[in-house]
Formats: sequence, structure tokens, C-alpha cells
Amino acid sequence: MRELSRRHFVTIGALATATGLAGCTEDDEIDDEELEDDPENGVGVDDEPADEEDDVDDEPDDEEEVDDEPDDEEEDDTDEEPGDDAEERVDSYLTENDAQQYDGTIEDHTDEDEVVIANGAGDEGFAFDPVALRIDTGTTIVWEWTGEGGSHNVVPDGDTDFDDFGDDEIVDEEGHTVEDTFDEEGVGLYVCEPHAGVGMYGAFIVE
Ligand SMILES: [Cu+2]
Repeated sequence: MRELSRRHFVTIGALATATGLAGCTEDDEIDDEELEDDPENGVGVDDEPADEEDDVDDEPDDEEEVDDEPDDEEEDDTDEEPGDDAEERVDSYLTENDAQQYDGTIEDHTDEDEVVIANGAGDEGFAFDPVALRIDTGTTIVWEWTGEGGSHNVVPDGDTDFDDFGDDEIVDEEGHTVEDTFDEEGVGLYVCEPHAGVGMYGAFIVE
């Protein structure tokens, strides 16, 4: 008990002394200024928050840059979203329109300079084949008339990303072709207008 009491008094005495010095002497004011102006303390404290802010600012920027780079699409999970979205758009378009020949498969025709889509395929000639496919940018799609199913055309439709391909001229001649080269990524959706009622739709992804 005695020791505790002594410590108690000592502490109070020290506080009282310190308070008195701080409030009444120039020496303590100088000490405070020195602490504030101390290069190590002052600069260090100021720099750390600044660095943290920079880091926080940089990270979102880096992520955005990664998202914008097509090259990283295969590696970055966040970049798979556009591809998934494209597949969903193709799938929903062909499913909602009951597209003939479509079984959920999007044929992979990447790494091909030219792809031929039969116009007038299927048992009755009311289908495109392949009905859904993916190609690379720079690939040429050739729609080739089979001569089956009567007269057809190829017309951009729905929320297609490309609206300037195909030909709305209605033709029944076997061997007739219409071709377009796609240099930008996106989703192409199209219909044969005379046979829209029987599900003559097609779609492709340019990636
Ligand atoms: Cu047709």
C-alpha cells in the first residue's frame, strides 16, 4: 500500500510539474515547435497518407486498363464478361426466335480467314449452317445459297452490333454468294426475312 501511495503521489507530482512547465515556459513552446518541424516526423507523417491515396487511385486505374486490353481477356476473369455476354446475346436471340438448326452450340471458326455459311440448309432449306459461330476479327463470312428452300436473304436484325452486312435482296439462285469481312469485335444477328416465320435466323460472334 505504501509503495502504491508513493507512486500515486509521484505521478501526480510529475503531471503537475509538466503542466506547469508547458503552460508557463518558453522552453516547452520551443520544444513543441521543434517536434512539429522535425523533418523526419513531419515529412514522414505527411508522406504516408499521400502514398496511400496514390495507391488507392492507381489500383482502379490499373484494373480499368486491364479491362480495356483485349489481349488480357483470356486471362482476366473480369474480362470474360464481354465474351459471356456475347454468347448470351447469341443464345437468347436464336432461342427466342426458335432458330432452325440451333441446339445451343456456337461453332468455333476462329483462326480461319474465311467461313462459308450455307443459306438454305436443313431438311427444308430454311436454315443457316452453321447457325451460330464465332470468328476472329478480320475473318470473311460468305453466305452461299444452296438453292433449297426457295428465296432467301441475309438482313441484320435485333440488337446486332453490326448493321451493315448481308443483302436484303431476295434470291433463290443456287451458288449465289454474299460476303462480308468483320474487322471489329461484336455480335452479329440476322434473319432471312421471307422465312422469319419458320425460324430462319443466324448469329455470329467476332472476337
Ligand atoms: Cu430463307
